[in-house]
Amino acid sequence: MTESAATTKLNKFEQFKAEKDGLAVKPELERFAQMGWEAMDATDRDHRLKWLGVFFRPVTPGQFMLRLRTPSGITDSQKLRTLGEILQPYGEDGSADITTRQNFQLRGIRLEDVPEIFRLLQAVDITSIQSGMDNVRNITASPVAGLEADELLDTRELVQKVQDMITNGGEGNPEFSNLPRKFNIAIEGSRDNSVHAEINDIALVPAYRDGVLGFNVLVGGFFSATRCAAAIGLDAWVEPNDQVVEICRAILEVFRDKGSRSNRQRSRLMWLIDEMGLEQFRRAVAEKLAWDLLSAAPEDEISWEKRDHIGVYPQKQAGLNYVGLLVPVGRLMASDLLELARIAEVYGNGEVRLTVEQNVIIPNVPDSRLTAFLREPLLEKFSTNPTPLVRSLVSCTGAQFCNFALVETKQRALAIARELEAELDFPRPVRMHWTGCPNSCGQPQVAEIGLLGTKARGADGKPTEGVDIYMGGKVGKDAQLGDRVMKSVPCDTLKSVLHDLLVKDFGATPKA
Ligand code: SRM
Ligand code: SF4
Repeated sequence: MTESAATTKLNKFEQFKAEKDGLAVKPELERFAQMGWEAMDATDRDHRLKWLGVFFRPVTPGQFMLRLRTPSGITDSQKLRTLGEILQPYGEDGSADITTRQNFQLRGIRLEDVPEIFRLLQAVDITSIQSGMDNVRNITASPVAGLEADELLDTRELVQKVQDMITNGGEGNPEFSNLPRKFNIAIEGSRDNSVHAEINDIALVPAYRDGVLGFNVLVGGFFSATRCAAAIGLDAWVEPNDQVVEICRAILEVFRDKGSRSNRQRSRLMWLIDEMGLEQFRRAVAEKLAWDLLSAAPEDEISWEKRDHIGVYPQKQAGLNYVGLLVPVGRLMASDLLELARIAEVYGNGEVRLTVEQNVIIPNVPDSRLTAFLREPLLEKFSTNPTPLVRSLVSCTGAQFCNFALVETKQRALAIARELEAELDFPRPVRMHWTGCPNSCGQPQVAEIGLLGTKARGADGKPTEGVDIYMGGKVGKDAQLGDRVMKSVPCDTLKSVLHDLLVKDFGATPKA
């Protein structure tokens, strides 16, 4: 810890972590399952279980959320079938969400079932360890890593290695289970910044240095209720090998040992970089490495607009295609998971990818199988050619399951998008992101139109659900965060406000 952090009072999260590490609940799980959630110690139940990926939901007490890890968003039919089978007994209460970190969350989970669920997950090599609270979250990467001809670096193995370093191969790693705050890592190998590098605590982006292809290192990007900051260059370049794992480890160690543990609102990595100064922070990182940390390459190779991967695209492997399916606001039922597993096996090689836009990609579909694939009934629900607003819609969990939420998001986002599509024609898709509160899990600041849940007053002066509207978010090359342009717009007048914005700023025209 820095001197100031060492002498200041620990916040209440730090106090309970100091009393008992989050990972310490792992061997206690069977006992918790037997005693039931009502009888559990409240801190174990509400907080420490999140170190195992098990989230108590105050909105649906007794029905837990299970957040997995899906490095690079890569999964397969066997895994999906297991997830579907885990959810099936929960019926209407069971569902899954694809998250904005290319990951799965399962809903409706009962604590008494968790030990058996963990055995089922382990059998198909899925871990949920350290996926919540003060841990490194799912590590994101290009969803078409290893598939596209124009890719610069295939990052799949590196991402897995970084996850294994942080989680001790999925077993849990006390070295990195008590960070001062959450931590996000993204490793991009394509030219289109598919990972939103700018909003990660560490982002590696492809860059040539003296003719050698490696990664420039960006640090400190984050969103929070009190501050949003784009990542900045560390003035560092690493080779695409174990140096990637080692620089991530070095940065995490500096953050772990020096980051603020007093004010939780000022504990993310960027606050530490501000406090130390970028040069001193870089020096502290470099000192931990057994090799000389090189300065950054003068420019990176992020030169494309961001793609959404929806539709059919040829792979670098001749005769094969990847097919992106739009999963409206990322929500799937057990039957959808089972059906995805089936079509991934029948038409591809069983592999399935997730995107940070909460959609799925089925790779390795031969040319000869495409026509039949595109006739599959599941594609009526998860389209390869969706309508222009639903296509680019992203939404956080919102009030249905999240107690931080100030508004309902997913269903409202879909309903408003569909109503606007019924009224307007669009020259191109418009990227709209919804988030239920200022924590910004739905990333409204990266959207062309971002909606952030807040309190508002209706025409009658009474409190009602509302949103702040953000605009100007740019993704891909020259990514930029958007700004708030309107405050506290009541949700019941929102459709007409969005209608006018779409006509004025995005060239939408009223349908004849
Ligand atoms: Fe998030 C807390 C959901 C991506 C910033 N986030 C939460 C909690 C755990 C709060 C809670 O306990 O209820 C939400 C769980 C609700 C639920 O039942 O689903 C939650 N966050 C999500 C997900 C599921 C949104 C989604 O629908 O996709 C995303 C899960 C990603 C994953 O697979 O791990 C999710 N959260 C994000 C992102 C986006 C990103 O990573 O690109 C952000 C902004 C980027 C960042 O972190 O810098 C984000 N979540 C937060 C914050 C604010 C962090 C801060 O520094 O203040 C919180 C609150 C906190 O940590 O105190 C939060
Ligand atoms: Fe919950 Fe707020 Fe995150 Fe949405 S943005 S999932 S409402 S914490």
